[in-house]
Amino acid sequence: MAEEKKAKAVKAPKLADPFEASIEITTQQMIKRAQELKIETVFDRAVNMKPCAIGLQGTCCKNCAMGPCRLPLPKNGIEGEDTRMGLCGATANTIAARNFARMVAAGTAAHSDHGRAVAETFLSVARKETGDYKIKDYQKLVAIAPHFEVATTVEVDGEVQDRDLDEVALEVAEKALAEWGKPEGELYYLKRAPAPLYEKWKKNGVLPRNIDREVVEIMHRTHMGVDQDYKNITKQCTRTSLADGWGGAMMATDLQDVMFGTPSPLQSEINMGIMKEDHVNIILHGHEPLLSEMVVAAAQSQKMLDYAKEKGANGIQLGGICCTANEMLQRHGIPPAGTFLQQELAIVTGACDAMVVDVQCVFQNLANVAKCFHTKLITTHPIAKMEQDNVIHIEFDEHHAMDDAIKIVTMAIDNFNNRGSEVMIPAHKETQVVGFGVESIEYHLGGSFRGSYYTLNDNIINGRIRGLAGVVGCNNARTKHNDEHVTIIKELIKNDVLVLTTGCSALAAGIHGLLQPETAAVHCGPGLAEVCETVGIPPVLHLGSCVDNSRILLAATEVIKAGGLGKDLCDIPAAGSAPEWMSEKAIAIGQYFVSSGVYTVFGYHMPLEGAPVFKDYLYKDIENLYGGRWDCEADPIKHAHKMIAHIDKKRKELGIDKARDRVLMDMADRQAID
Ligand code: XCC
Ligand code: SF4
Repeated sequence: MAEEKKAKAVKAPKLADPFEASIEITTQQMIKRAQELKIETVFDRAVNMKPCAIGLQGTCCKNCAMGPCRLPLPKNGIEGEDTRMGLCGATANTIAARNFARMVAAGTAAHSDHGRAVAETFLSVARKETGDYKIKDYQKLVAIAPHFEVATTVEVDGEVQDRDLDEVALEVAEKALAEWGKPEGELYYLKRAPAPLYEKWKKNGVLPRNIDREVVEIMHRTHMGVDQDYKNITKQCTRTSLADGWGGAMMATDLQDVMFGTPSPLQSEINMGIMKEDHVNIILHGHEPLLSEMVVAAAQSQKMLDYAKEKGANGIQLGGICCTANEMLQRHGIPPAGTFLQQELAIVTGACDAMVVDVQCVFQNLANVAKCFHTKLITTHPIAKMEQDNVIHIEFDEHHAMDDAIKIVTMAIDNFNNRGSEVMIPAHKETQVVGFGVESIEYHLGGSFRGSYYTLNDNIINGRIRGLAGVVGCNNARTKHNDEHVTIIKELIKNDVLVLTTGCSALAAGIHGLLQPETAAVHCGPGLAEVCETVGIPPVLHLGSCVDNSRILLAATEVIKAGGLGKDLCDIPAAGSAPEWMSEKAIAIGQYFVSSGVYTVFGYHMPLEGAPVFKDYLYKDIENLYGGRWDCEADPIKHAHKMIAHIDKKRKELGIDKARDRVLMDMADRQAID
């Protein structure tokens, strides 16, 4: 027996089947390549390590040292009273709700801390303490100032004049930064929501006071022996998530637009094939564009280009992973090298001279992979270091940002000649049109002449566009890479649903050719295809990174303002989706979507199965409060059709279902009527 056990222990770990792991060709190639080189990646680990079955159900509590208390659901479900409880008596509902709440808190903290860093940098710009960052988009500054109750005009001798923009910037910066910790009141941006939604929040007592406080309160309420009513815990989930979506994340987007420019549609490329063998390849990975903006500027400087040439390279190729990819893409057209699950594989090419990371979604295993190549792995953020000794830390500071960026780029260039012979860059890449936003949807679908959401609404009302879907979020090594994203998006556009996408979902859409205007003719239903062809947009609109989900909320708000589709966000024929979610941020986003009235379907699974009552509360009852609710569906086709069914239900409630029936008629139908 002991011998048998020993034999088992030394058994070689299983390897992932590249074709089971991903539908994406460069990913398949590089998984294989990694396996040939005996380099383990997340894909291999996913086949060797099963997720914990009780954690998966959401019912493991380790909030005190009397635990961990584990409350799995009995195989045959529960008959009669549910008597499961932890040592302290916490029920499965309490435990699952507390775990869920802590994910909301962590997700909100991540987005909002990112937002805080942007706000702090913006304040030092407004105070003229840094010369490296500037205000690029004064128009956006003037547009957001009123939301902070900052005046943009002054009266001088009875005459109204534009206010000095430096003054406006300073006041916006101070008020924005105060949103994280102001002692009283509520967040300014909440009033940007449609009035009926704001009133619902107010009535339910969930208007966030300040961002930090709501996160702290979750940590307090979920401490051992505090809030033990899943409904009351969910209430704080809502309040905290609103502090994310209508607070920290929305301010991150706005202030980034002010400092770095509001994106407008541009053409670029995507996938690992963007890396170049004869160039210095620098891959930026993480989330805060404070870093990547400077690295982009440094890498494009003549000085650095000359230095690269001096070292024998033909240039510097930047590429992004995760949301940093989306940030550099939407503002500068820098092509992403891949999604979350491709991060290790970018190094496996052997051509990554430096991978520069800041915060969030960064695998610690990057260090182990980098060790097998010449790649310099550079951490840059004081709150995000790695223990491995091959990791270099160059701390990035807004006060000497350009110097830091030059240091990083120089290090990458110096590393160019250290490459081994094992370079193998997959050839595949795709073209894409990206960088849409609230402003450009207005322009493209309204025209410069009309400049409103009127045309979009009109096409929803007449049924050419059946509805809107926000498809967002991560990859997850427990699901087939990109498969769910692509299948769901294709099914939606086939059924005339216009898709707005962000984060790794947007990258997946780009990689699989869905962000091209030509996509419309191939994959769309006739109504959506007609609209897209008329205005020249792809049926899947790239709206940026995950903090830019705020753009989806604001675009939906514009739809309400334009009229004809109800009075509240929950009236719109729209639904949300995170097909391959993995991050706590995704849970925070889901909760603020739901609390803003959006029916939101997650793929893979939700850690709620062990607490059916709490699950029902999120999947059903919560709709009575805010008009949105959670759902989960792993099968991508069913997933898409749940969204479509919801969209149709909303069309019916608005009385516009008949219009759509007409649009769907083909020639044969028409002739039959004649
Ligand atoms: Fe991370 Fe934002 Fe998820 Fe991608 S989508 S894996 S959170 S990078 Ni946001
Ligand atoms: Fe167990 Fe209660 Fe402690 Fe959680 S808080 S670990 S359920 S005793």
